[in-house]
Amino acid sequence: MKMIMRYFPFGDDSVTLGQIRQVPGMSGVATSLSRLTAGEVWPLESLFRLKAEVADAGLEVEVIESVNIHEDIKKGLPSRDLYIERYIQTLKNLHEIGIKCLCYNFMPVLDWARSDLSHSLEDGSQVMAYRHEQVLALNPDTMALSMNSKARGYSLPGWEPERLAQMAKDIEFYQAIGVEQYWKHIKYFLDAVIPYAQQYDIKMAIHPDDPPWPLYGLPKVITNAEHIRHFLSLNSSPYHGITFCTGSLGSSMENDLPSMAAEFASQGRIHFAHLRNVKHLSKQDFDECAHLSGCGDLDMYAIVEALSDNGFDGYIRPDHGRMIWGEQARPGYGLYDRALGATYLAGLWEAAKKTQVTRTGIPC
Ligand SMILES: [Mn+2]
Repeated sequence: MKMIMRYFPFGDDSVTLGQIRQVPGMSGVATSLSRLTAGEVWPLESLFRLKAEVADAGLEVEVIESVNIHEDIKKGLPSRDLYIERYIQTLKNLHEIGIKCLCYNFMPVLDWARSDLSHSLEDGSQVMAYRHEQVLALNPDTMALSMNSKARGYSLPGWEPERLAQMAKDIEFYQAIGVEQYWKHIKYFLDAVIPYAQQYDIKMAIHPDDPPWPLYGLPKVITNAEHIRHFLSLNSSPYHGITFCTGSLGSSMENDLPSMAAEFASQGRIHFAHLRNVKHLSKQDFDECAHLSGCGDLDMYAIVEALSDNGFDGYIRPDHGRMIWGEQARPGYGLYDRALGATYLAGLWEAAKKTQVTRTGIPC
C-alpha cells in the first residue's frame, strides 16, 4: 500500500508539495494537469515538468486523477473514435513519466454535486454538504454557477467552465438515450482503451458516481455492488478496475462498504482507495465530516481491515477534509484535515496488518 495525497500543480493549489512531504507516511501525490480540457492530448513536456516538480520535493507521482473523458465518448457520437485515440495517446505519454494508476470517471455532464461547499459543523469547521431537495430545486446551470463561485478562485475538478455552456442540451441528450445505451458507450470505451492500459502498465480505476443516485434524469451507473460487478464483467483484464471511494459509495446507506471492499479487493480490482467518512442525515442528505469512524456513519476500521485482509496493494489517499484552523483552500482540499485523515488511516492500516495473522491466520 502507498499513502498519497491529491495535489493540483502549477499554482492551482494552496497546499505545497513541501507540506505534503512532511505528512508522515506520504509516498507521493495523485495529480493532474487540471487546466487542460477533456479531449486534449496531455503534452509530454508538461508531464515531465510535473514529474520533476514532484520529484524535487522528494515525492513520487504514480497516480493521475483524473484524465477527463470527452463528452462525445460518453454520448457515443461518431467523433468518439478521435477522442479515444487521443486518450490512448495520453496513456502513452503518462507511461513515459512512469504513471501506474489512472483514476477517471464516466459521469455524464455533471460530475460530482453538492448543495453547499462550506457548511458549518458544530465544532466550527466547514465541510461540503448535500441536500437532495436543494439540488433538485437548483437547475443545473444555477448549480454550476453556485459551485464555481464558492471555489475560492481554484479550479473545481469536474466543473470546468467549458463544460457548462452545453449543459442543458447535454442533459436532454442523456435523458433521451437511457441507461442501457449508456452502458454500451462505456463498453465501447473500455474495449478500445484497456488493451493499451495493459500495454502501458497503467491500472485504470473508475471513480464511483457522486452522489450514487440519478440526478436531473441523468444515468448514474457506478453506484453499488451490483453495478460495479457488471462494470467489471465488461472486461476481464486486471488493468480494468475501480477507485474505491468510500465517501461517494457511502453516501448511500444501502451500500455495505466493508463487504464491497472485501469482494473487489479479493478480485484484485481495487487499484486506488479514497477513504473518508460521511454523516447521513436522511436517505439522500449528508454532510462530509472528519475521517474518524466516530465522526460519521462509516466503520473506517472495518473498511481498511477488509482491504488489507483481501490483498489490497494499491494506493490510498485521504479524501475531502474539513476546513479547520482558519485554513483557506479549495473546498475539501485543505492541508490540515487531510493530514489528520492520512495519519489516522495509516494507523488503521498498521493495526489491520499487525493483527492480520491472529485474525485470519493469513500472514501478510
Ligand atoms: Mn473520491
